[in-house]
Amino acid sequence: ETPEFLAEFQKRIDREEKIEPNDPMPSGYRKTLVRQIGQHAHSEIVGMLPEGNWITRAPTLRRKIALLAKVQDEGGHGLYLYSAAETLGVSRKQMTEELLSGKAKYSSIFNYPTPTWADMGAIGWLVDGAAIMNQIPLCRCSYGPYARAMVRVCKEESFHQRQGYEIMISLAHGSPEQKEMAQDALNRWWWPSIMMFGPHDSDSTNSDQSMAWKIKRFSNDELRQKFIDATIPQAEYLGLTVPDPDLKWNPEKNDGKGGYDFGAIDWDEFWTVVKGGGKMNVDRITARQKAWDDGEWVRDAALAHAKKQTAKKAS
Ligand code: FAQ
Repeated sequence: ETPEFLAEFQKRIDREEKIEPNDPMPSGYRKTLVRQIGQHAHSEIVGMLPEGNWITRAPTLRRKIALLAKVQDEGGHGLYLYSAAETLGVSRKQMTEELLSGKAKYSSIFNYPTPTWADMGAIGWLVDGAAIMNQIPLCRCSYGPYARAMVRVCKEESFHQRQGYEIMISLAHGSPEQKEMAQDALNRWWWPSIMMFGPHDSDSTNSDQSMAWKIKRFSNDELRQKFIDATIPQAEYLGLTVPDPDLKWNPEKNDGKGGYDFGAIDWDEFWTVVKGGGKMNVDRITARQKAWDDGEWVRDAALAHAKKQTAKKAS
């Protein structure tokens, strides 16, 4: 890759041109996208598990319908994203094997357990809320197939967030026991949601290059701050307490527009979870391994069918 080639490519990025699958691109650009889109796809698929846990136990038929639709959407998001990554020359099989071997990451957030129904509220409100904050700018990502996939994904995430917040409203404005459940879920999901945005910018190894290539449009810390500023008034409306004693309005923040100061993030916990030591890491990968093994005959049958159809057409 000559310096001229890299400079020409950067000019295309700077002109806000979309990069398409067959366009020449630096190997690092391709590699970064395969890594990020692959990780994102795995997160959607593994992300079906914590909520899938509650589909059979949703408290009403209406709640069950909404949760079922949400979890199905997540499966759909995973499929779009695997397809977007496949346009870069990597196969779904390869990506899945990397997930199962631990080589590819998925979001830390899905390694926390979901012991109560209020967790369905907190996940929709906070986890999908954080996902939207991160994914809206990805609709303007320089890689065309990823950017276009994100448009539909974000519309669906918005329904997911409302679905969760509405559960939180019912619980938080319900009986004292229900309110307590909602508070307990907020206590457990707040910090992991804040961690979803990734390490501080100073420790984010990929950010500078990804920002220059306009894969990322905002840094991890910028998005985290936006999320916190948007979410605190929602917690106040619920009448719940965000579990951060250092949370404080700071009128000087965000170039004088104001924003919240917040407490120190437990990065030891974050890296422990990312490296496989969270409460649910083993369960999650075991479940994905079982699904992959159980689905082998379906993949084989689909391939055999496709081969037969091709042979029929050729004869
Ligand atoms: N968990 O240099 P950076 C959803 C890794 S939303 C695990 O800052 P980057 C919807 C990172 O990979 C969740 N690992 O990395 C849903 C890197 O390691 P590597 C998924 C993390 O890529 C809701 C290292 O740390 N969303 O699924 C995490 O520039 C509800 C250094 O970090 C996306 O994937 C983490 N939280 O920025 C589904 C969005 N954070 O790869 C079901 C697309 C960082 O060099 C229910 N991804 N790491 O070995 C992104 O925007 C970026 O990849 C970031 C990380 C912002 C996540």
